[in-house]
Amino acid sequence: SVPEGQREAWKKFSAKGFETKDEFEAEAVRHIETTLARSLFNCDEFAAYAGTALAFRDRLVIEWNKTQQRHTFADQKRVYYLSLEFLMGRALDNAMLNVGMKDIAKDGLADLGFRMEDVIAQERDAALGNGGLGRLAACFLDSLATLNYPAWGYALRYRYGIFRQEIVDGYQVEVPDYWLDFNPWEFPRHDVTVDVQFYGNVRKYQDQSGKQISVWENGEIVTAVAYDAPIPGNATKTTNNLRLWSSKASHGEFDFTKFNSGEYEQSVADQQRAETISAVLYPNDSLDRGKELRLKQQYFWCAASLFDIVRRFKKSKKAWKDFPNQVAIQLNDTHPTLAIPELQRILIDQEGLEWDEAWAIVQATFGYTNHTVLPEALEKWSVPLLQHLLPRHLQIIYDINLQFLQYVERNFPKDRDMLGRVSIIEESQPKMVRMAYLAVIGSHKVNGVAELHSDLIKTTIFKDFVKIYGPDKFTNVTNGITPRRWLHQANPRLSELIASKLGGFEYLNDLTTLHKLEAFVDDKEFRKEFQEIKYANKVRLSQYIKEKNGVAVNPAALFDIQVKRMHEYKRQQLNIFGVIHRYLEIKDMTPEEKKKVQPRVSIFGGKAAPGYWMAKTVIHLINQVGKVVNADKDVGDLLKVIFLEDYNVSKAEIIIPASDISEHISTAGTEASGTSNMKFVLNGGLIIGTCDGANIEITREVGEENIFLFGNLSEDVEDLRHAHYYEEFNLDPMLDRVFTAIREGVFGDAGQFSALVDGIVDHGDYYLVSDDFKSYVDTQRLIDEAYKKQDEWLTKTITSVSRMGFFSSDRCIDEYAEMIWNVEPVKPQTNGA
Ligand code: Z16
Repeated sequence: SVPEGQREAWKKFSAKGFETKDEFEAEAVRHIETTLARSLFNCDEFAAYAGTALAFRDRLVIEWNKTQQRHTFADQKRVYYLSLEFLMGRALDNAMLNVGMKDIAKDGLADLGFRMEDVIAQERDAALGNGGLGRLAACFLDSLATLNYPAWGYALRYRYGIFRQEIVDGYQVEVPDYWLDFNPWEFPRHDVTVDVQFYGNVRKYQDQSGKQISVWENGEIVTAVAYDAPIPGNATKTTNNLRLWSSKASHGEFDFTKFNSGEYEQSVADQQRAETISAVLYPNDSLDRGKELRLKQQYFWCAASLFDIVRRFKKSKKAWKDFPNQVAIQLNDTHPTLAIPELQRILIDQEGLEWDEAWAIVQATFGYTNHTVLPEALEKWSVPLLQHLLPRHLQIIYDINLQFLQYVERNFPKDRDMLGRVSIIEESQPKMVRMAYLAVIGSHKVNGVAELHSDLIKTTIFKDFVKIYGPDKFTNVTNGITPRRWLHQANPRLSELIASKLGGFEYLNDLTTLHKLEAFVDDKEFRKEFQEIKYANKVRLSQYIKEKNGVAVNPAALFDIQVKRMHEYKRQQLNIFGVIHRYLEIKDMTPEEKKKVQPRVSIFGGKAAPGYWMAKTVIHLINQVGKVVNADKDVGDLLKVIFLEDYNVSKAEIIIPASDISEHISTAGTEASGTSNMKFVLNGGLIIGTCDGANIEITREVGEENIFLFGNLSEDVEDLRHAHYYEEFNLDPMLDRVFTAIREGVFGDAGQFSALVDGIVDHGDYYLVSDDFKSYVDTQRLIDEAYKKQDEWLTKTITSVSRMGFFSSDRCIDEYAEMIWNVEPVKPQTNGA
């Protein structure tokens, strides 16, 4: 640091950042002219975006540095959120709103000849995630900073985020998402590196005192380089850090002797191999593929993050037993489970602690969040692969398992099968390490993400562990969303209308106060304004659809939206079969009958994992149905079917505020929570849904009269599936008619869709599409009728919005802080800096 005598000079010139419109313009122009070397004469919208982003970045950086100093000085327990995914979307709009200077920037940009929306639209999404899990992590970062918690996110700096989806002839095509050409939000820290080891062998010996020592040696080294991004809180100076690790060859690996001795190609190839680790996000949503490179990513990220956390702790010179008082690490799904054996390894092999002492520290440090009960999503790694890649970790996992099984044996001597059931090692061929079990055993708390889901994990996948540890180890934290992005940013007019009734924007940081809005449900002016905002949002989406899909939709029609990852359990197939049923009904109608039909626009969006054929088939079917229906003169505006290409965070911000009805129709018991359901209702849309995930708690909050629930319940799913196989399978007659139309080629080559239809008719209908079809169609009928009574509909939507306060991610973060992390906020004003 700077010597005492020179600090005055330093402070005098310390960076300030703009405050006024003129200062903003000066900073933006300075960045455009000097940082970017552009001028008045070649400043396009992109340059205007870059200048604006850099001006805001300066402000963020100043508070970011101060926040880090303040948190170091406060010396309180910090939270580390380990997530392989952070689906951040765009940063500029969020930064402008969180620091409260969007209006100033808007006026400044107007002076310079630019429109704010055009400037914002220049930014690429940071799409380092698949779906709900990654977006949840992003919402949590926003809430952690807003609530002033000292918290860091840790992830990988993928060169390619989730692929961009193009629709070509109705089929999904994946295009790489190279997002780093210009990313003003990240700061490379070339001085913050960690060498991470892979492969090699373990040498054991006894030291003078006779203690067993293990040395992991002769491995390959890959270097992790830190890239940091500031995370500004809303209406607070707290600016937290998101640290992303990038992989590169270690100096040892890019070997100059090789280089000089004619092995130039080999040395460059080695370098590229190292860089492969952080090259690409795996695009699978709720599916474990067991690829070696994925395991390498996981260890690389865990090892670098833990080294960093331990390094920071060691600077404080505290005793190891204090580690869990200074550090809480949350595991977002099982992806970071290797952090558990890694911390144990650091403590026993490198720091010389005894096993038991180390293990107590490990368990007290970690918490584990489970996001799914689907067996195909639960990670397992083969023992031979782990043996090869991480030999010392495999030994430690075996030792953890041994201790654990001995404990179980002592406590459950009569249950002979228990040991096999709960063992971390699955006795298959090859043997597999069950990562979820390791995560449960190595954590002090395990949580599910909605009440039903948290109950289900206790009675299904972790049933035995509830017996072993008691029920208190398992808890629920129902998911939430940040109202800053998902209301204030995505729907500024609605946010402002609410603020005008609630006396300002404070409700965005205490969403429970939204309930006060219910007092205005009969206020004529308010209702009119509320309805106008919804209509304007639908007009905006209609324009977008016209531009992207070339289809004119009527904004006065009922907008029915299902946007989420394409997955059989989410049942987009149920939705499109329902649409086909509707189409066939319209085709049968007389002109008189048609007059009574509620016009509807069915909107779909979502990516399929590249290898998930069934999900891709559903995309294809939706597009084929759209092609036929949208061109059918008999149908006209009564029904339009739209598939929106490349659904992502920034598109969600346009789509969600425009919905009348959104669909959350997973087979009961399969969707852990869902979070878009919350976003839609908060934006004045109603939902059709099954009794699954957070839909149940949304119903409890908004009232049964304000949601359209249908379908079988999760407790009946097992019996229904069983009946499909062992009793007669009765295909729903309306669904039969839909299938007949598909088979007759109404939507193009029937062969394309045979697997989809056969999966239901011949292969057991695992997702209960037929069982729920009638209930679904009947409920859609109720929705048509309800929508015609616009006044009642409006009352439902306003009432629902006012009852959504529970679903702020601020509430989640306070619950984690209290029940799992035991951390306190660090208030900016009370701590000088
Ligand atoms: C994911 O997004 C989720 C679960 C999972 O195992 C893997 C991925 Cl990539 C989702 C759940 O499906 C969803 O219900 C939940 O709301 C979300 O995680 C956040 O908890």
